[in-house]
Amino acid sequence: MKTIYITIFTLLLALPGTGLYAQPTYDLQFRLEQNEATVNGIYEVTAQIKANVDTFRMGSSNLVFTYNTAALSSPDPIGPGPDTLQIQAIHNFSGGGDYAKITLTEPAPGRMSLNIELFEPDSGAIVPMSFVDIATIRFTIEDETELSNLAWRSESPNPLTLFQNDEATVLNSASLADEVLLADLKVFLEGPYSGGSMSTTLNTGDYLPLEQPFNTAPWNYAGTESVAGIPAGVVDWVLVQIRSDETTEQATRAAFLKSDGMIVDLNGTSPITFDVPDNNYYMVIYHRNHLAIMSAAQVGLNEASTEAPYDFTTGQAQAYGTNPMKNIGGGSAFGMFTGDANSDGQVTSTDFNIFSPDFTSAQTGYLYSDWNMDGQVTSTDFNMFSPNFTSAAQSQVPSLSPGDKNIQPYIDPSQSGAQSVGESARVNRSGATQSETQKRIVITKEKSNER
Ligand SMILES: [Ca+2]
Ligand SMILES: [Ca+2]
Repeated sequence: MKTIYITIFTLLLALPGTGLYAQPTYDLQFRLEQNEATVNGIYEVTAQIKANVDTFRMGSSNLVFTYNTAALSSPDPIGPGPDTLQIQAIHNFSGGGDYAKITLTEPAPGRMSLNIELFEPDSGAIVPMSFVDIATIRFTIEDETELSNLAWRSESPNPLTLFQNDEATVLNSASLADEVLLADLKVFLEGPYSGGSMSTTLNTGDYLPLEQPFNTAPWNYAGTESVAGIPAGVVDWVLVQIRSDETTEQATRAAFLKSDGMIVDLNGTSPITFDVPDNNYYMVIYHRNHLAIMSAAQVGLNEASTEAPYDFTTGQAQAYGTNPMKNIGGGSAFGMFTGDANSDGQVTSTDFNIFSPDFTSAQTGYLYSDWNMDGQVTSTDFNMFSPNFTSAAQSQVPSLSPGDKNIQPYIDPSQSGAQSVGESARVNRSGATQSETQKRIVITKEKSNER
């Protein structure tokens, strides 16, 4: 009994001190910028920091990290200034009125310290609550078959130390991630594709939402990706998933698709990153109204990956399954099938029935039935849908294992077949009058319902 009383007393004493738990914490990570994957080639990373409260200002700090000296070496001797060091670029908390220039020192082989120096206490810059660059560091590759093993040093001797800008409060790290890895991916969407690139009409017409649009069924993706403005050159949002095997999700995130097919981060330029173990993964790309695709095999998402993107567009065999993509460039370009207005992974009459009222009322905006993604629902959209409907196009991405978040319902290929809606669906109606067009749509629906 005595012990119990003591325990309770201790807890009560600790309660007024809950301010301890409100102490600012931060996350650090390395972002891989460049890996030439050859001896004497460039290996470049950017150290990044993010605060977990909005009141944390950076004081003088030493960010100590280690690397594998068998894999990497410094290109220049260590000297007294950033410009002659392995630092390729300095970004924040460096130079200017309040800070000295960031320096990099190597107290021991394979152990480096990024040194931030604040001149006056209580004058530090706020650390944002999203990752911000500190310094970009360029190594030379000694042996491309070795892993870089970049890691923040949290333990003695010489652990990293990060001060609040009172120059007295030592902050605790929340996470010290090793390298975050790049997924450099290229895909085309059939709808907006023409002659080697994709239209950005939804962007220039101000139709794209500022928050990721996959927070609804069937994806139910709860990510908080959002932007203040859509970067130039963006076609639409996509959802990128990496899988450790065909049916096991490792990580999922929203990103932007650019007109040249590159999938980029929210800044509109960088390849997307995943904070996951070095490994090979299947890459899955989801879109609102195009059929999802998955890489034909596991793709190296690791330190040895080169700058070349995984390019889905070069051939059918790049994606998983049978006829996973549409030939949109005379056999030299392939893209995700359009026509899936209800995002269930198949192009069927259900999709047409979503299109039909939008077409009749000439809807404009960010619409699932806008299959060519020009912001309007017109006969052009129907003409894109029609051949995919006729061929019963469907996503070849396998369903996730039971227990995993089911991003997209599974479609059993043996259960599907061409669902004909009659001759009218194959008619190119661009020359039809409005009334003729609507009449044919009604006929199509009736025939579909008879099945
Ligand atoms: Ca569908
Ligand atoms: Ca359209």
